[in-house]
Amino acid sequence: MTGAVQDKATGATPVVYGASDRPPRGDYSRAALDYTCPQNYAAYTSADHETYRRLYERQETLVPGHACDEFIAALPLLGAKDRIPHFDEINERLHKATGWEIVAVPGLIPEVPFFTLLANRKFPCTDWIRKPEEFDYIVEPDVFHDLFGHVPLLFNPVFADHMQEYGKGGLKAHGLDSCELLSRLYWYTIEFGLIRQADGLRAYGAGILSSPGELRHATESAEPNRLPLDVERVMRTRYKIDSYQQTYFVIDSFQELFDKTAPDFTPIYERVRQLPELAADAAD
Ligand code: HBI
Ligand code: FE
Repeated sequence: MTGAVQDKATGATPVVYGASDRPPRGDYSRAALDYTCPQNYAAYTSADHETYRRLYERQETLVPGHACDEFIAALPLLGAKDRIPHFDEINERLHKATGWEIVAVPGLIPEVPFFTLLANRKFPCTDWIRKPEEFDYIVEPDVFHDLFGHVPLLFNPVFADHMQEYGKGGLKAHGLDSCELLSRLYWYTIEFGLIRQADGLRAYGAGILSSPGELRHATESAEPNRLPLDVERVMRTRYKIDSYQQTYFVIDSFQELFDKTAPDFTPIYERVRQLPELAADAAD
């Protein structure tokens, strides 16, 4: 993480993860000290709403047969499909369902405020949307990735509890200097996780669910490795942010995800640090 310029008004600092030549595009001067900001609804143009509508329409046709049942059941609860939804509308339903709420942020935020929000059952959603020329691929999360990819499963009670535990675990990992190891777990589960269901292999990771190409690659292609979820194996595995994943980890239920990530990771971090790292495409 490289914090660039500190904004004088709020103290909030823009963040970039991984290597990038571009500065983060969000306007961090809008953010409070906890990095949240009001959803800047008035700033959306009709072209922005149209981009959201087209992204939603394309992705909605792909989810049957590729997304997990819990995601498909909850997707309509996002509300409006033909424009960017108001976060407040979603929150009325989400808060009743699992006690979670979504809060707007200007983009990627540093780990400690990110984990603090999750630990308090608040999910940070980027409020701006990609430009039409980035329709198929965007490096940073935008409002479509955050809403469509992450929010439906926050309506599922087991997954919702898991996300809060992840936030608490992140704050602990920060104290143990182990955020990088925990980030791999986030990457291979919450962003790129697969689940085996009665009808076959399905996606629950937000990075897959919000990507038209990766939905098919992850669930159907013969190319990638698919391994049973093993926390130590995941923490040893590097990941790529600029291509489809070469390895996916598979669970049989959200309860399995919750149970396998419940133990205290302190001794696991110690052990993993003694072991060699594995490449993103390592097969076993
Ligand atoms: N900030 N807005 C936002 N969204 C993320 O997914 C996110 C973040 N900051 C940190 C972060 N993810 C990573 O550190 C995860 O590995 C936890
Ligand atoms: Fe994400």
